Amino acid sequence: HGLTTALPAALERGEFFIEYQPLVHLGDGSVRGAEALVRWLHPQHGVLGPDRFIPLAEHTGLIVPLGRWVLEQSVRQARDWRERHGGATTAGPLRINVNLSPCQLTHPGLVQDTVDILERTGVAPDALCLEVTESALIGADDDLLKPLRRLAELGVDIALDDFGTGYSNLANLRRLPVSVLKLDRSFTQSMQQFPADAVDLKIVEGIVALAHSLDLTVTVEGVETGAQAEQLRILGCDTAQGWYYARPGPPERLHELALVDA
Ligand code: G
Ligand code: G
Ligand code: MN
Ligand code: NA
Repeated sequence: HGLTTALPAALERGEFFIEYQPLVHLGDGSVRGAEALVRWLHPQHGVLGPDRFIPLAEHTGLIVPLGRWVLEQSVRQARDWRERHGGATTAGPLRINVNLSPCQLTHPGLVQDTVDILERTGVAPDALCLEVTESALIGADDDLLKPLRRLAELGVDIALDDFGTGYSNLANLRRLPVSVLKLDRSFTQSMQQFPADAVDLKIVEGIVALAHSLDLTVTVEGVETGAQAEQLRILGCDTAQGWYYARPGPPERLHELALVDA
């Protein structure tokens, strides 16, 4: 496959870039941080989304150096936002969410690489949230959870991404070193109609109650309308992400959005 063989050179040539999508507090609408989403500016094909090349990078192992690059860029960006804002935002310093592939979880360098990046950049661990999909942690044994536990002990937040799409036992959550649940976009989509589907309302209500009883924060994804945001706020969700607030964009965009509510 042409794209697969082009990946290593693309990383060396700096063809990857990152867009940031804001994470907004549902209670007061303030920007609290952003999720880093990688893109590839391919010389022939133009901008390619992660679904086009992340699976290829996972297959060849390039995801490890690529993921390290994404992490370092994102943490540097977080430092830049923090420096430029100082304590200017009412919501406190902006935080950064970075996605981890399952292969990065099993790579022995994960903890050290992360610690090195945080130390090099001087960014506090609690500014960073690593997103791991629910499916990556289903049936996870202790060996897989150990690096995540270590990172959580150091103060890095771990989020369970796409939550609700896997089949994990809710009681299993207690065992995982996660502090954030990211509710899958499908729940938000079922809030489209008003009144929203009664069963889905109950499910979200139940997930939020359980999450809060375990001291987890709930983030909702894919919010496209004000009505959805309002419904999810009433259901007790904490943070939201979606086109209603902003599409993924360049870092300056987040800077402007955060300043607006400062
Ligand atoms: O917005 P977008 O189409 O870019 O995101 C599609 C998917 O790609 C998301 O599910 C996200 O988790 C994944 N993704 C985006 N950036 C990264 C990254 O840096 N590393 C990994 N492993 N996945 C990413
Ligand atoms: O890591 P994750 O799969 O959650 O990445 C978020 C994905 O969802 C990205 O592909 C991003 O572009 C996409 N996305 C972000 N906001 C919205 C939204 O409001 N609606 C839809 N349909 N997709 C969104
Ligand atoms: Mn994600
Ligand atoms: Na997600």
